Amino acid sequence: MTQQEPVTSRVEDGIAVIRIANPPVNALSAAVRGGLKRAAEAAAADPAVRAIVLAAEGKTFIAGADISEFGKPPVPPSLPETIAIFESLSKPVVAAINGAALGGGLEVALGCHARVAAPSAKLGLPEVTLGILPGAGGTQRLPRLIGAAPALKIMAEGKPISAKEAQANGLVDEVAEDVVAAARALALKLAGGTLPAVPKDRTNLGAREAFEEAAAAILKRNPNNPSVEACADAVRACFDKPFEEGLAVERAHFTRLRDDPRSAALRHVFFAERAAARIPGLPKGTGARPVAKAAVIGAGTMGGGIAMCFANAGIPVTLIETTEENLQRGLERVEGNYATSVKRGSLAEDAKAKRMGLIEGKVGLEAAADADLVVEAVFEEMGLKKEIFGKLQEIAKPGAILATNTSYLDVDEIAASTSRPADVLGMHFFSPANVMKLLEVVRAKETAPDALATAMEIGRKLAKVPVVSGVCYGFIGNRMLARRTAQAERLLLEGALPQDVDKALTDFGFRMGPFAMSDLAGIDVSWRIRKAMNLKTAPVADALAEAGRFGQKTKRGFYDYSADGRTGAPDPEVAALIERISAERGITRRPIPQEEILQRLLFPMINEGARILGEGIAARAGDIDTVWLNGYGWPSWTGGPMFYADSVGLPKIVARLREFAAASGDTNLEPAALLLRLAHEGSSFTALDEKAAA
Ligand code: T1G
Repeated sequence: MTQQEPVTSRVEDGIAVIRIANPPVNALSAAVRGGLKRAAEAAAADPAVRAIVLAAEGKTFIAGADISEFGKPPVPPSLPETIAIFESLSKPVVAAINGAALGGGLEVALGCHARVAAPSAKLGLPEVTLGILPGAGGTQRLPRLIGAAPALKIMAEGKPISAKEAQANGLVDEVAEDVVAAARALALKLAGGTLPAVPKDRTNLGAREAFEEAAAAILKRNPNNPSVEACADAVRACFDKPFEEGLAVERAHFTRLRDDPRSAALRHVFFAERAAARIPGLPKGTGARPVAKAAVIGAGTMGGGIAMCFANAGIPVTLIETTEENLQRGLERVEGNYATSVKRGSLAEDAKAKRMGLIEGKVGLEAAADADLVVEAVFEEMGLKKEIFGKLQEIAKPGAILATNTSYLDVDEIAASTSRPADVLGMHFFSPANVMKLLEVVRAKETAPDALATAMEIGRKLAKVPVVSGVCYGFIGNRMLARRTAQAERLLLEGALPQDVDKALTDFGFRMGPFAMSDLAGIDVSWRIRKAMNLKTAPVADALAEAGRFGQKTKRGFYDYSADGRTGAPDPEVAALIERISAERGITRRPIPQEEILQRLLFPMINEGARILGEGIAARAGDIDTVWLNGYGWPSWTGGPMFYADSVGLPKIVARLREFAAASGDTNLEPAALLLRLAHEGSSFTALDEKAAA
């Protein structure tokens, strides 16, 4: 069987309809570019062709350059060359944008004389999210078509706009349900008159001052973002240079950014997130169970946030509590969260009413009877959870998925408390649940494949990034976090202060360090847990909590918040307290260089990640990266902990871990077996994932 041509052309009534069919998203692979070039040249040479329509099969128009070709030797024709061929045709070319036109896909459409878009189409230049800038003329053509300021906004934000917005700003000429029919009609009309100017020959840049003002605001919002800076510089060239020279400015930025390790990391992030959606070992054809209605047990902060996720996705949800009083408090909190969004302008009043309308509060577990998916979000107490799951086996309808939102507890043990363990799994949301994108889906021993597939699918419907984890204490994310937390405390005892530890992480790219984070979350929360478990692992945090320093809420914690309640200042009292504890333990404090602090925080996490991978708790190193990128604020341009480990070099990490283990006597810091093996073989986590995928 011969493979279907990715680009075909058919002439009918004087119009050549050139169609791209390169599933799943019509990316502009070498074969597509070659096909487009040939089709354009054939249409140009065919006297029967009066006009051309450029269309695509499937749900998307063109999702852009083929990201998997980056970093490989270029195959001609290049995308800029392909676009230039269409642009120079003396017959009108109309793009029929049936779905997403992103990156190079939009740039192709910008090389046409006119654009028609379907109402559901999305148009955008998301290159900044990949650490680059539009590289096929987008920075020069879009500003000339819709104005420099609005064009820069689209590039810098990387978020696509709707067809309606695109029509309003002049990016598309028409919005129509049947894009090909509309594009044909427009093409015929254009063929009968004078050819409209292509975007490169337009002059609609707008006022320079307006652009400079917009650029200054955008650069301020995106500090130290080389992609955004490059976008601004390239768009500025539209004012200062002729089109061809502007293209050269764009190209220079593009090649520099594309070859920067940060862009390689961001490409890894893109593919890792998508790979995480694939569950290894699932029988072929495993479908998801239908979920028309959900129930959430427990209307605390977490339960309320989870209920909001369902309502936001348009899924009716019952929020269940044990008493009317708790229920009312929970519902009020949800209402308050929505009200804040309305006040901020991110949610319309009627949308709020609609979402609140999807959340029904009820007292008593019996209210879970009509739910297809039940999420338990009560206290982290095994006894309580078992009791609830025991009751649910009677109450929940047959086939309903029974999920626990536990952060640490053994999901197998919870599953064993019901007669239907195949329906049980973990759905671990991250706080605030309605905001954080990560969802750890915990696969227990007995979890049915279709139950797992359902949780993953629902996760995506809730706009989360779902990642499968096996059962272990803390699952993927918190198990690794515990290693970092332990080291952060150790560093304080050995000579660092909270601000030194936090700075190492914020300089690395985290928005917050662990101590600022503790102050925000409340030091008392983990203190109470440690007390209950009789743990003495965090002497500094314990001493602060015992002194009533709970963090921001008491204006004092690791930092002093007396200035405005939010900005933490280093506190000499805290330094004195830490020095006292060091002395009590006979530890001679020493200055610890920032690089060592960073390694002490990150390498043990990577080591734990290697254990998690070695034990099969995570299926891929990329899954671990996805967890940390979406749940813990790991800086995306370093690719996540495991990708970062590869970039540091595994032998170096092994050597440092051995030194840390020897110095502290902590056997947890001994390099994990998998890490040792990969380092020894000269391999990497990336190579391991590639091998598993092949
Ligand atoms: N290249 C290669 N593969 C891609 C791809 C792309 N551009 N886009 C998607 N895929 C794969 C993806 O890995 C997945 O594969 C499958 O398609 C379905 O994707 C010169 C330099 C279009 C909105 O950044 O935003 O143009 O996992 O799960 O939810 O200036 O894909 O199934 O094997 O995301 O329906 C700029 C990226 C490129 C757009 C569809 N373009 N794509 O979402 O499906 S740079 C982008 C998306 C560029 C020029 C430059 C989304 C989508 P697999 P999916 P979806």
